[in-house]
Amino acid sequence: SGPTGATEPLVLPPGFVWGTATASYQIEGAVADGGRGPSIWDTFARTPGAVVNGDTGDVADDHYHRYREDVELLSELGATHYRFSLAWPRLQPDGTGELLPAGVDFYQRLVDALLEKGIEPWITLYHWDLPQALQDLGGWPHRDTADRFADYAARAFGKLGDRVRIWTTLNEPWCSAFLGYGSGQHAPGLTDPAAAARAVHHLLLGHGRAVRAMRAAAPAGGDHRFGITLNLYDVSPARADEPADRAAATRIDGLMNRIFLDPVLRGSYPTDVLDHLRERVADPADWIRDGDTAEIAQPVDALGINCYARHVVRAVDEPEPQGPSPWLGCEDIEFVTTGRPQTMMGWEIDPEGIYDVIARVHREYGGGTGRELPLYVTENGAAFDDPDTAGPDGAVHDPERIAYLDGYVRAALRARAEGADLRGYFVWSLMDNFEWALGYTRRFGIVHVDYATQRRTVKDSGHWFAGVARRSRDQG
Ligand code: GBH
Repeated sequence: SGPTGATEPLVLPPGFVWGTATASYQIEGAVADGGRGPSIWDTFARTPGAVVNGDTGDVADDHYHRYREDVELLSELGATHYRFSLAWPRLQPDGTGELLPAGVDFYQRLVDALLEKGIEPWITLYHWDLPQALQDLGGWPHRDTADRFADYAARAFGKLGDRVRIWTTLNEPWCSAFLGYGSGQHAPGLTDPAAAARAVHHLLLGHGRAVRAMRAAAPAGGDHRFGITLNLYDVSPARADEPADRAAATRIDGLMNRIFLDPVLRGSYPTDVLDHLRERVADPADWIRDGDTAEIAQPVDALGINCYARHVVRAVDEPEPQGPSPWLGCEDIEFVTTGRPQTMMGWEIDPEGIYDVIARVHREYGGGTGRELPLYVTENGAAFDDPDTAGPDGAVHDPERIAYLDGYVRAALRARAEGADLRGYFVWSLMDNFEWALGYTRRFGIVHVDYATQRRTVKDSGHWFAGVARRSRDQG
């Protein structure tokens, strides 16, 4: 019997992508090596009070120096793919111009090491470490950043496109826009609702222009794939029979999911979201120009879905004034819990949430609409109370994480069995790392990192991951 009480051990469909994910600022360290410029996260992490314990990514997992060992671990885990991000300021310290040779060299060595082990690299161009120099010029609320991003993407593709097939532009633009410029919980730590709304648009415009530029540069017949990763959660009303709760769920769904899905996959923003922004934030006509949505809607070959939980919301009768929030103009909505067990992030464990998201995206934006849209879970995972050092038996026992992952993978595969074109799953994360504003206080890895020594230990969940890989290979 499996950890969730399921009777059959988990076996993946033939050819299913089985990977792990990381992000540059969360693992690399070496923030000044090779001429890397500062990113907004270097600046933010140094702002008193911004990150728990004053933690920074200065050293993180020292992956920049230890990447060979980490690729070796990936190989032991049986990962077919590895999703990682390029640090933009390691390639363009000021966000513009020629790429730095040391940065290019690092990523070429990493990619070559992966390929040598038969692991396919999956690149994310932007996982939140904007060059500080571009923030000084206005950052994502400023339209020029979209052009800078497309230029960076084209240049990076020029150096790595010969050996990397799969390229995604942004990771979770919701976080970049709404946590970075709305609630201020993420870099650059601003709390300006109109700036957050503008940032959404320029992130999307940057995505479209980057895809267009890379596709134009890709050799014909080269089999390159271009896409984007969105954080998508199912949103439902606390009281299904209460119209005000249903309206609240529609609004949150608009501001989290449809505000990105619709422009990328349908070529237009949802009207209800534009109306909401106009009434409560700022008039989108001030920053959306003719032709922009067509540029955003470049054809994509893959949609990455990051999903950890679900949102349940209810309408508040007498809203009280709130501090800065990522949910622009939603003082009259509150998020509720349903009483399920939680991870250390306070997220309720409910695998049906990932099933609902995949099934919905398939139905409303993918195969269900007659288009071809391969879906990938590009992140799913959980923080639990792992120890700071491995136990005397040399192991790290994390049964809750195994149960979590096993449950979510099965739920995702059920969406596939029912017709969704789901082609792969990446666990967040390969190893414990810098968890943004929560610093090193949350561990998501299937490999444990002892930060005092940089020693890596495969957790029980890592052995579970490897077991699934092995069984699937043997039976596939
Ligand atoms: C994803 O973010 C990210 O892609 C990944 O980098 C991250 O490590 C992972 O999930 C786990 O969180 O910083 O105070 O807002 C999901 C969004 C961003 C939500 C970090 C939780 C921590 C609280 N997460 N956030 S805060």
